[in-house]
Amino acid sequence: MAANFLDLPDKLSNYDFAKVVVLPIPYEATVTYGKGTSKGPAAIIEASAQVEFYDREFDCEPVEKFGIHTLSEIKIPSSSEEAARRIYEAVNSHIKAGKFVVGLGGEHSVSVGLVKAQAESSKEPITIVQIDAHSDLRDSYEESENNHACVARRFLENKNVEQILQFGIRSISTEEIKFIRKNFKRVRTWFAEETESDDWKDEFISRILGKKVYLTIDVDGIDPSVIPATGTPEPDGLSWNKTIEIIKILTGAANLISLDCVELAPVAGMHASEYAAAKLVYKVLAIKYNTLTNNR
Ligand SMILES: [Mn+2]
Repeated sequence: MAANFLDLPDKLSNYDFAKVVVLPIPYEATVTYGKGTSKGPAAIIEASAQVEFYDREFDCEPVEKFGIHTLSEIKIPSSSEEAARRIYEAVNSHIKAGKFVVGLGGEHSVSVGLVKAQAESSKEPITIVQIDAHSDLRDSYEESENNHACVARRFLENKNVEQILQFGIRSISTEEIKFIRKNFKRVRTWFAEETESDDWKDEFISRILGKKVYLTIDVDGIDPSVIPATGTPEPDGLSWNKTIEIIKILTGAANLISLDCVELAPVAGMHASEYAAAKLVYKVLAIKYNTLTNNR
């Protein structure tokens, strides 16, 4: 069993040293198709023990620069309002302590409390960057506003969320398309095939330049050949390298303040997905802290 994310020794994982905290949130209440996201955080942490500390691109062990402390998982009650409140409160205490919070879901609804805490604690407006196969812009779904298909709408209810920028979207409803067209200032959606050329980059950079950005990664945004273990898979997602490219542009232009990785639903005997998710989380952190070291 991995003792913590990356199975780090105490000197790199104790709370005082670590700049990063990983918060496991095994919440699953409203998933609509395949089940199993409640087992996501534990599977990602277990798989993370197989990720090499050494990063070839940066020619170092990036984790030595920042350290990662893994928190105890949040015990989730059955009511979704209570769940959101507990997530919000848990995150707030770590924001106050100056930690960079990484939320591990769980279904995508966990991001609502995570985003609320970041938005309210920031003096400036924040931008959400969402990697996802689905735009999650329905106002309600299956008679619930807390459904995982509605999270982006809930993000927009925070006054301090300036805009949502979406990547990898390839499954969308008529209601959501209408909403995007009407709210083009606050919502910009790049459909999966639109990231194949370089046309998205200039607008993306101009929308985030110098801003605070929260990154939410629904693993179904990435191609199912990389991460098949998710409840609502869609063909033709972002490649591994495209995902990394988006994140590099993000951290080069903006200040990444927090991230989450959600909707992993592990399949017994098939570890590729949770390993890819763990490696992606570590890569995002490596990119963020390398950027800080070199450029700021
Ligand atoms: Mn999704």
